[in-house]
Amino acid sequence: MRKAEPFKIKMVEPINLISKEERQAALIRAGYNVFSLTADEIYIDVLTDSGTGAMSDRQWAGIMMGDESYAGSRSFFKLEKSAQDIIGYKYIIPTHQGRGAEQVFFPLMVKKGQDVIGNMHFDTTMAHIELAGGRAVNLIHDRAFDTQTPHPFKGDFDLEKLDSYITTRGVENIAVCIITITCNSAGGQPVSMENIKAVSEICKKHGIRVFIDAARYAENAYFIKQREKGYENKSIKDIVREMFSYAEGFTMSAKKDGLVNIGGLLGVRDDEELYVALRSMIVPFEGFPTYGGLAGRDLEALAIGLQEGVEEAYLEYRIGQIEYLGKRLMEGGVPIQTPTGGHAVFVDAKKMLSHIPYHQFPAQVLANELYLEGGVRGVEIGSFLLGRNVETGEQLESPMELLRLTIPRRVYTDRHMDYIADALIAINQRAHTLKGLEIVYEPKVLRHFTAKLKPVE
Ligand code: PM9
Repeated sequence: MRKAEPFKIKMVEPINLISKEERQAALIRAGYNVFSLTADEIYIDVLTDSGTGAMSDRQWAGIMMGDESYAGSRSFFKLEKSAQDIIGYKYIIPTHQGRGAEQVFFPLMVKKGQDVIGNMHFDTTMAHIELAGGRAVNLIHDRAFDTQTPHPFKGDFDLEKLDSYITTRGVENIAVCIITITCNSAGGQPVSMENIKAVSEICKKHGIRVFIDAARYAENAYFIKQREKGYENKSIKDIVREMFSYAEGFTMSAKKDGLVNIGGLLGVRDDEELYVALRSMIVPFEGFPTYGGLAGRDLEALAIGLQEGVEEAYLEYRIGQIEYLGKRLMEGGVPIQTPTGGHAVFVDAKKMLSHIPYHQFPAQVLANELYLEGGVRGVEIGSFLLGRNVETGEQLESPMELLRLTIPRRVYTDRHMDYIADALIAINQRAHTLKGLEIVYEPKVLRHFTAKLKPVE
């Protein structure tokens, strides 16, 4: 039997559903881009699980204990100890969020023209690789693109592709390898321990350094415990330590599994030279290395959040809620990435709106329709997010057109999940009537955050 949430609700925040006419007007004003809607225009917000979670009473108590010393904050040492305990690395540097770690890490690792290989890079990671003069290359197994055929580890690298890519491209043209756990862009899909280990061995053989994009490392560990032979009786902490033992360092957005509203980390296993290089670049970009762009109270909340994020009862609730929403949608005939991932349900808009071509952004159309239908804000992960070829300016075609329903941690109940499912099931009945979109304004980098669109004639 599925257990209830492992917490009681101590404080509530009201939400309100505005009328359909108001939602229609809001969407036009927002340029058909749900990023430009305001919080008051949203009923249920599943845009992201990043920094949108609820902190525990222990974390809020920790906020009061935060030490705001500019240098050598007590809260930093608590955070360092907590992260070392979970991850097993010697060197820990706080950053203001994941991309704060990325902006320091990639310019140090990438030479102009080099590739950064990975299973599937997240968009901010890709942006920082490109800003550093590199090229982001995805070597995920093709089964990730077949949403309808389940596989326990759809975030895995294709090991043959990895080995042959390194050989063909040449080691000197590859900066580093990044393993993103869980693989957000493929549907929050986990990477198996076997695959992490094999990637590390292949890269070691070629002399390529391996790092982890650790935004959802705890969810990945939970999936390994549930799905991979030999790990069923291991603790989440043991699994986490083993995952990180196959890499040299990590960047982390702590706004996800770190259970805080703001924060990030850079970690180095034992390479002092690399640590010193990263630390010296932290100063101009993020601040003194014992606060890294965060307030002392944020460091304190993160020290506690990291520990809560690996508790098994919490992870069971967390993954169980995503599974529940996925099950409701599948029962209602809505095609989704299967099995469901760790932080979100990904609706297959390419399947649901097969009459809308990639350059008219089917998943963005679905995001807008879901907002109109029920005031629910999801997010497009497809060709609109992917953007253009940097050299030719041509619109790239994403292998998947997904609408991500990203569930904040410890915020919504199953009743909210039912409401989202009912809205999407209703849209599915009239999916064939929906029309595509075209862009009327777009910035050069990370366009999907601020671009404006309009329905095609
Ligand atoms: N991910 C997400 O919603 C937040 C930004 S887009 C609305 O999924 C990975 C795997 C991420 C990620 C952010 C970052 C960047 C790096 N890697 O947002 O800078 O999923 O803390 O982290 C978002 P920050």
